Amino acid sequence: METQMLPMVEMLENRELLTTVFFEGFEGAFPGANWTVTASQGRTWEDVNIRAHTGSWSGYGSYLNTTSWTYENNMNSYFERTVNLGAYAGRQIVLDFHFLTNMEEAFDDLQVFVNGSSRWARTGVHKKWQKGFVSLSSYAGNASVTIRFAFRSDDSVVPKGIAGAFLDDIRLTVAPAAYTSIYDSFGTMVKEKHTQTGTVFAGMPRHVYQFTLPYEKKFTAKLKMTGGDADLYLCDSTGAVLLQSTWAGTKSESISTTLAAGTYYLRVDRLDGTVDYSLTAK
Ligand SMILES: [Ca+2]
Ligand SMILES: [Ca+2]
Ligand SMILES: [Ca+2]
Repeated sequence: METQMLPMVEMLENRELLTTVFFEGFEGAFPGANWTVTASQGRTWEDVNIRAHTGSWSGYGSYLNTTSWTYENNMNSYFERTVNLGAYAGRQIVLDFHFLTNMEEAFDDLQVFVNGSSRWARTGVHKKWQKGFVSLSSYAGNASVTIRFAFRSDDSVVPKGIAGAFLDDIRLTVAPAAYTSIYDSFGTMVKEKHTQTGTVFAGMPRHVYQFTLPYEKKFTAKLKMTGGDADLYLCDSTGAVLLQSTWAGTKSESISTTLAAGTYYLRVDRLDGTVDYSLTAK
């Protein structure tokens, strides 16, 4: 029996082609050297371990002491930091974070300000951790960008129970310069199954994954999603679409075919919503 030589295989590295400008998970010292915190009505943003999206700690916007988990009227407590985005002209830049709130609907809020302008706001009750996004692409190339998270209340009504706003896993990332051509790579695919999770939204509507097949092979890709509608495209080495799966809504997309040896791309395109997806290919 002849022994078949297998080609050299580049194992999948979970290559993060995004540049992380900063990450705050509240697991270390807070505010530390990078954040400036401004208290209000005797309460302030502080790291606390009664809620966490990951790890044990999150940021709480109306901290007084470890027995008081509520807020005062007329608050505007915030924390902020200034980053230099001068090196990233023309790039896609995204601020994402997780939040949890119990605030008076319509009158008290959690906001993100960028260089003094409100870029994101939520009010009311969000009992489960949710992901927030702000595109900072319009600040790409700007050497001084101040990002502020603010908890604010009006002059009456505080909800019962643990009240206020929590934040965790704040991340500022810059997409690769050519993110529309390659977002990440699955490397050379032989038998292993690759799974990649991500989020496409208005500020970053397309993720493209490159992969290479060393020989002709049956290929399947599946895209599962929540939060909105995204579609899945299989493209050849020139970017031309070979196959597509474009169901409406959050219905999963799938593509199955036989492909010749070569380089291909899988494209996840957002149609609407903020779409958390899981892409599996084998
Ligand atoms: Ca945390
Ligand atoms: Ca209020
Ligand atoms: Ca779809």
